[in-house]
Amino acid sequence: MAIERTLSIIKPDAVAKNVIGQIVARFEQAGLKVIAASLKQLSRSEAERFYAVHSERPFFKDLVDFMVSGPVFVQVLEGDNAIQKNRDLMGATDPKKAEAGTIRADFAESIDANAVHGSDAPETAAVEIAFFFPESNIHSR
Ligand code: RTP
Ligand code: MG
Repeated sequence: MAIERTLSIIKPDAVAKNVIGQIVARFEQAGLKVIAASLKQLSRSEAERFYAVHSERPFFKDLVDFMVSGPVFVQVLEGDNAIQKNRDLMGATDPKKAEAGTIRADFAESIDANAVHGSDAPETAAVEIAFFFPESNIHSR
C-alpha cells in the first residue's frame, strides 16, 4: 500500500466539544501520523477559498458560516492509504447515515456540524495540504 498524505480538519463543533484529543487518538490508533498541525481561526475568505468547489451549492453560505464560527484544528496525516483510511474513520457526511464507531457517528450533530473534513483524492489532498502548510512546516517521521 502506498504511503499517502491527507488533510484533516477538526471542525468548530468538535473543537468546541473539546474532543480534539479523542479524534486524533483514532487517527493514531489506525496507524496515521500527525506530521503537521495548527489550531486556527479561518477568515471568511479562507473558508470560501477552501470550499470553492462547493460555491454554487445551496448549502455554501451555511458551510462557510459554520467553518468560521470558531477555531478549527488542521492537520496533515501520513500513512498507508491515508486518504481512504481517514474517510473510513470519518464516516458518511451525514452523521445520521454514518456507520457506528465512526468519528461522525460518535461526535457529529448534523450534516452541517459534522465534526471533521478529510481530503477525498490525491489531487485534492495535495492542494488542501499546500493551502494550509508550507513544506517546511510538515515533519514526516
Ligand atoms: P468534507 O469535504 O467536509 O470532508 O465533507 P464530505 O467530503 O463528506 O462532504 P462534501 O460533499 O465535500 O461537502 C462538504 C461539506 O458541506 C456540508 N454539506 N452540507 N446540507 C447539505 O446537503 C450538505 N451537503 C454537504 C457538509 O458539512 C460537508 O461536510
Ligand atoms: Mg468533501
